[in-house]
Amino acid sequence: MTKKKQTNRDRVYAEQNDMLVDFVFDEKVAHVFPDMIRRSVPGYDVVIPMLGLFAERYAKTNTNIYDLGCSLGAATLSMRRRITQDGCRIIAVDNSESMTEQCRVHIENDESPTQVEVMCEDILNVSIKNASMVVINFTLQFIKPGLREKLLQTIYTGLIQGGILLIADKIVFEDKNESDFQTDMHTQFKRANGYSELEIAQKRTALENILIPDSIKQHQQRLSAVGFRNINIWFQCFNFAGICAIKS
Ligand code: GEK
Repeated sequence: MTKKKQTNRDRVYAEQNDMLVDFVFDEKVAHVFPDMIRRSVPGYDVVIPMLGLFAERYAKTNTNIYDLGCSLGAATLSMRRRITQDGCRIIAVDNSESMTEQCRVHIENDESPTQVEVMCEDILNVSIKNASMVVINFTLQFIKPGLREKLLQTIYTGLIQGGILLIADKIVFEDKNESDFQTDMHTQFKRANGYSELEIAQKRTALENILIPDSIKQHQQRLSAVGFRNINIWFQCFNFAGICAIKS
């Protein structure tokens, strides 16, 4: 019988806290992160394996693949397990030491042959070179809005012709009815996954200033402004979406 891997239950916002501070990706969060992200982000469990499929299709021999905002390495591992092309190197970047420390352990415990380098660094400072694939999975939303276009420009420049950028993010809607509907269903998703009203409310407050979502239109306009021409929505579940853009 195969043993199921135990994950630590997220209780970060379970107790009433009258001194709520902005959300940080610290040790407490890293410790429960797989449980937290699965129970909070609808579709996360679909997006991760699909990144492996994208890698199988788009990773090119002797190129780099970047995972920007890698957390514990879920996207990196999914891609690594499907890459059969020779000479690929995955560069996984996160600016939280608690995340990168554990990410390194997960990578070491995996035996797939593609090389992985884990960097504890701000993704705004990383130079992107010879990239056939760049993944920024639920992380662009944490970058200051005024700096997002410059980051995408750096990614565009660092991609080879035919290279692919995959962004997944929380999204907002211009239409109020649609926005209310999708937000309500996201809240329902969190309730169904065992979060209390208190946990939902406290986390919302903690994220208010640091997770700033864009609309699909803002994503599309910014991607075309930096040069991408082939931009597609490949996934959506409530107020979370996956967008891919190819450098052609
Ligand atoms: C996954 N991609 O499992 N530079 C580097 N890292 C950053 C920065 C920055 N400026 N800002 C935030 N982060 C992962 C999930 S989680 C999404 C990504 C979430 C990092 C931060 O430390 C955290 O690990 C990650 O981005 C966001 O597929 O928690 O909703």
